[in-house]
Amino acid sequence: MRRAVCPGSFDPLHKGHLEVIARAANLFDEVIVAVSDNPAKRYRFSTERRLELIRATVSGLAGVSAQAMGPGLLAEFCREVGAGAIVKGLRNGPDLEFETPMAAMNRHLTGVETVFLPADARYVHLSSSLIKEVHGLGGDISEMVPTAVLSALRATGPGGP
Ligand code: COD
Repeated sequence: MRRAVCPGSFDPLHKGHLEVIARAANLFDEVIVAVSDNPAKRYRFSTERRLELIRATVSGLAGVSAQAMGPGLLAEFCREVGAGAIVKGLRNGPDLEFETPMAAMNRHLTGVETVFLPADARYVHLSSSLIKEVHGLGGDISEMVPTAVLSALRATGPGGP
């Protein structure tokens, strides 16, 4: 059984994340979407709400589930759930520079490998923070996020982190 973890804040999930998760599901038997809960960070959506939105969106993807990762080490979380790989999307050079030392550190810690998937050209400009900003300023984000997330963002209004 090949199991992978797709980690992130997912505050909120967008179509770039979803596309990487779907591609990971084609490569691995099981994919756990791990939602980080870092007390030092301010999130727009609670961990429970982020999990709900992810679960509602990935329900049609075979082998994909979602769990809270808590504030601890990602490498330890992978060990606890029996995942041999972390899958991450890369949008550009700065993403690669940022992610490369983390991949090496995670491998050093527990031997977990990181698999990078290049972002789909349709979604390479998407980030949760930009989407929240554009939405807050009245821009149309309906093609950038899954339906459940669009409703949730509309319900929270423009403000917040
Ligand atoms: N297309 C494709 N992939 C994308 C896109 C896009 N448009 N946007 C983002 N992604 C990728 C990101 O590169 C990332 O891999 C993933 O999707 C999640 O993105 P975010 O923004 O929701 O999540 P981050 O970057 O805030 O998540 C950071 C982690 C939680 C993964 C990180 O902080 C972590 O590993 N924390 C655990 C603590 C730990 O172990 N620290 C030591 C690290 S060595």
